[in-house]
Amino acid sequence: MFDTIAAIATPPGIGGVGIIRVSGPDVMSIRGQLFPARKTWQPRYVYYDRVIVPESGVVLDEGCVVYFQGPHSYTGEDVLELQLHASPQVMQSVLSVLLGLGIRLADPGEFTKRAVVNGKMDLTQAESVIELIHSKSVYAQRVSLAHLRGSLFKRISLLRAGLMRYMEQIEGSIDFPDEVEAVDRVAMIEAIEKNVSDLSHLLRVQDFGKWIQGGVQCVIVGRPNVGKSSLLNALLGESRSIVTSIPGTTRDFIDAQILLGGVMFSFVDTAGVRSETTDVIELLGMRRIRALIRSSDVVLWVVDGSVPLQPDDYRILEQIKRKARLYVIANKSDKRQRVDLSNLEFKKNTRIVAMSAKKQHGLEALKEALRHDFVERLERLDVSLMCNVRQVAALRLVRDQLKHLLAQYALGAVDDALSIDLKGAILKLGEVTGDDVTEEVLDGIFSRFCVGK
Ligand SMILES: Nc1nc2c(ncn2[C@@H]2O[C@H](COP(=O)(O)OP(=O)(O)OP(=O)(O)O)[C@@H](O)[C@H]2O)c(=O)[nH]1
Ligand SMILES: [Mg+2]
Repeated sequence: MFDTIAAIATPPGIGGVGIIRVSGPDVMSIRGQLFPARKTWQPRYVYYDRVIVPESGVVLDEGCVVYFQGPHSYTGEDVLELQLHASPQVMQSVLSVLLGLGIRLADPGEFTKRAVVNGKMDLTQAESVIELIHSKSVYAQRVSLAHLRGSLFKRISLLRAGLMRYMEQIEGSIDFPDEVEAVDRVAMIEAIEKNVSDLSHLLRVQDFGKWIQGGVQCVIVGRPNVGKSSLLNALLGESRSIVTSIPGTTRDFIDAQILLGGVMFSFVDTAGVRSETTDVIELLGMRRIRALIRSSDVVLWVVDGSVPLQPDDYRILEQIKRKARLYVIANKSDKRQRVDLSNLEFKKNTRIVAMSAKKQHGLEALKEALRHDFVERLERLDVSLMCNVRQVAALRLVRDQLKHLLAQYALGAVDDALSIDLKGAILKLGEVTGDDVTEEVLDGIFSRFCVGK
């Protein structure tokens, strides 16, 4: 059915141990050729041995080797794992011997793809493998692990099984009216209403999922010389962005990440926004800042607290005041304050923080506010609810299909018509779990993996 594949599973470079994985039907013959002297191969036992080139008998390295007998392996096939000295030279020489024996180099994620195809894990678990590998925060790690253990899969399968039962009963009662009882429409509609409200809840909390996996995107904006770069440096605790008293110091974007309470926050320092400019570079920069404001989760608007608001401040405010998460930083609090923010209209959860980026006053208050608004709310969240972008898109369609069903029912649709919506929802759910997934979707998912996983 499948050919035999091999890959280096550990990162390139010099290290303690490097692992080469081989999976597929030729594993038994391969192990005999690389280790001709070894007669016993107890599955899952570690043997210390020499790896040799089959024809010449030249020794390439010595190390540990483990044989996993399918289906009791990661891929569900026979697997050989060589734990060698992690020298690029050693690894490459062993890999080329394997390729010389007719083994193919694995595609990215191909081991995990085989695990899915062979029923060792479902698609949500496979995706959590890659998410775990890429996790950048303790929350990302926690979510990926929960999904790896199947928490999302269980939730989705339960929903799918429930819909499936109704669909089968409807279709059965139409095809075999004497044998299969008609579906209890009232109970079915009640159950589906509950499903829709559960899905809506799940979709509502997905912003958190985005923050867990990708971090919180924050942009620092303000007119020139108010202290945006100073703020970035203060947050980072190092001089990353150039600070001078000359307005217009920052021209391009500078970005940097910090971890706050286990969540990754990305900050982008931007060029100061001023309206009266004919400078082409500056104008282009302004357009990019507007795009950044739109795409960011958080806007930090810096104003100079030591002077009244300027026309340019008001122009910037026009662009950001509708953002759901806005932090107004009244900077230079070490100087006499002349700014008045009391007449500005903000959305209700806008925060105003007085700070001196130069003297690092108010920095802890800002970090605390970010921690409160993002991290603490994450802590109260059920991690098994978190989905990735692909899963969210599919679940949104499932909810829409079920809503359509409810609307049809309200219009007096016959069972047959309802079962079409049920079928659509079931198919979409199967796309999440991998029960109904196209080759194209699978390839898209596994192309994000690294070779050797
Ligand atoms: N007194 C005082 N001065 C500050 C503070 N923060 C920044 N400054 C000064 O303000 C000037 C401008 O600071 P930057 O951080 O470069 O300001 P910016 O907003 O990045 O400026 P552009 O990149 O030109 O848009 C520098 O001289 C800083 O030392 C502060 O909290 N208090
Ligand atoms: Mg700057």
